[in-house]
Amino acid sequence: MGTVESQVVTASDVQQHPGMNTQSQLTDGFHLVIDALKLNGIDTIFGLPGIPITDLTRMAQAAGMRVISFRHEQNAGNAAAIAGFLTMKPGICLTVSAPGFLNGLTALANATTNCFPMILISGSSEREIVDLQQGDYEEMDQLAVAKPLAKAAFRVLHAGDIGVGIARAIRAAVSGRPGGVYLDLPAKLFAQTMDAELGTKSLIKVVDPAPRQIPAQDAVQRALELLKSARRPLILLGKGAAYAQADADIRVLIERTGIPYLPMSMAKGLLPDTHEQSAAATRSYVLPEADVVMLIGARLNWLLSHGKGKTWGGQDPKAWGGQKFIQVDISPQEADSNVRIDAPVVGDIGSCVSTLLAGIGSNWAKPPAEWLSAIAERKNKNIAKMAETLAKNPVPMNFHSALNVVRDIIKANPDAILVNEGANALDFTRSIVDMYQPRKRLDVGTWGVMGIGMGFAVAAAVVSGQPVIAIEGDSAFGFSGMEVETLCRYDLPVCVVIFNNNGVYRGTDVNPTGGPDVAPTVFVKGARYDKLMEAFGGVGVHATTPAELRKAMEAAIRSRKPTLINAVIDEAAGTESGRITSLNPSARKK
Ligand code: OXT
Ligand code: ADP
Ligand code: MG
Repeated sequence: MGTVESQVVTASDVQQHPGMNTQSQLTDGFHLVIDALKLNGIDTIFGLPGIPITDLTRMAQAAGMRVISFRHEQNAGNAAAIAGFLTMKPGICLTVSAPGFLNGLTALANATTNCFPMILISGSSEREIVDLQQGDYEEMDQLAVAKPLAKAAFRVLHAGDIGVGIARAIRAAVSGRPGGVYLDLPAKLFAQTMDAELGTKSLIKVVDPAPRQIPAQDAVQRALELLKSARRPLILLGKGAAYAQADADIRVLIERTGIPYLPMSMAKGLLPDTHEQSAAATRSYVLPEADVVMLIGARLNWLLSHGKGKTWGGQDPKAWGGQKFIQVDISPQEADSNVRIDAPVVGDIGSCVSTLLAGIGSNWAKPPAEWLSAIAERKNKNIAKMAETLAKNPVPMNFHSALNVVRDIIKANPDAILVNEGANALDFTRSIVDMYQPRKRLDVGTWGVMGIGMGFAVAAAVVSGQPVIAIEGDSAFGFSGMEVETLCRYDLPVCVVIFNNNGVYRGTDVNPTGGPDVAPTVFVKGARYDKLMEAFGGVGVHATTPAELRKAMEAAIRSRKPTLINAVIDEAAGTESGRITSLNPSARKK
């Protein structure tokens, strides 16, 4: 007795023993942070220990939280972000100061860009020394650095303010448009003590952290009138729609109106991709032809060619194609960001869709038959063409023959979560592998960022308990590859499939000078990534044919053992930048 540690009382102690005498007892910053998170139903931390948060990770684990330690903070950050997307609760990433914080910051910025709720909690150095720039250990004004990249950023200086700090961070992350929040906790805060009872009273259990936002009736009416006037309507579902977990109502909306829909990448599976109203297989036909487009949780950013230009039937790259837009989104500022939005409907997607449904009633006229049959005709042709390509069995294996296997595996295991990154490895997977359930496809998102792979895979397995299949370009995998040790350490049911084509996009580039360095896009040829997994006790498989790939994937799903399959792909099979070659200035010159 006598040490601060032995006197520390947690909030749960007080809750379990309401009559206990806490007057002479103290709590500290460490315990208050943990108690505040637990009080708000947060049970998992993704992070990487070190000064000043090592004890925080230990104490969190001792307090019954799941603490998943990574090999690099960026992967922990990506894990937190996607956990937020999957659960609608902020994912927590915990890092050390300056370099650890910066490593986590890319993931925080990516979360904000993608509207994923997460909180990056970083320890930081002595305020007095940092602010006078006197050269502290890992000195950095982290709050200032985080501010422009986060939805919100806060610092807590007093133990008594931890409850407020965590409450504000939670609300900022999940309310309105979700995003990444930074919470700065200086080293000194953790050991600060205060009376345990007062500490408990200072914590806040956030009530209704993401309040429903009901759309205005007149906005809904305006949208429905426009939709009714359409001859060639189209619904675009984005990852905001997937995030909102309004799956049943969204399906009713699509089916009751009979309107064809196009899922953005992470909205695939919101309705099964095999749904007869899906127009995904004829994207380049429906975008320019549609006359009224309803966006649900999707932005008219680069992925939708900013709502104008050739993709939309415009005469030149900046020209409007003539479509009228309805945009359902929680952010009132999103409308008109690229083209005019004729009917903005602002609110949370659950409330918006149910209000739209009430207005739609039960006898909504289906879209004109010519529109539906024109889509069906093109779609069926493209699907038949795709089936032909998929049936081929070239040697060496190419993206199509390998993905034909993945497609079957996902069909047989629709609960499995598919993580996907790369260029060709990404684009081919998106169009070939059908998804059957909501929030099962997790990928590079709005930034097209490489490096999300293993972080997403770890978090997906941890929060869902479902098998995870990560389809990775060999370059993409390299950004987070060391986390295969993490997969093995936590024995996660993750099957990583590396589409190994010896490089970025392709493995065929040569150094034009004839010098000894290989071309910048080329890797070690014939690399054996499977050995990397074996080094940590996981299952490694080298697959050169679709049959070998199928056998290995089936075994991985069955065994739930961490598995890495090095799938050898024809190094000449891909294209520069995959489907977005036109964005690559040097490729355009060729
Ligand atoms: O209608 P049309 O005829 O057009 O056909 C479309 C659909 O109708 C049809 N389709 C179907 N047909 C039949 N059946 C079915 N079921 C079906 N479904 C669809 O198929 C086509 C295509 O459909 P899609 O995809 O819907 O349409 P489209 O026109 O492509 O859509 C446009 C987009 C923009 C929405 C879409 O293309 C898209 O979402 N693209 C995302 C692209 C992206 O984000 N790419 C990643 C970034 S690339 C680059 O940046 C890379 N880097 C640089 C780097 C990055 N990113 N990050 C960091 C931190 N550092 C560096 C690097 C290093 S990629 C990369 C690594 C690459 O190498 P790897 O080894 O990893 O990968 P490999 O390339 O495999 O080697
Ligand atoms: P995609 O890349 O799939 O097109 P985006 O990330 O561009 O999707 O767009 C997602 C949109 O969804 C954002 O504009 C965001 O404000 C919105 N959004 C996110 N969550 C909700 C929600 N619960 N209700 C309404 N809109 C939401
Ligand atoms: Mg590659």
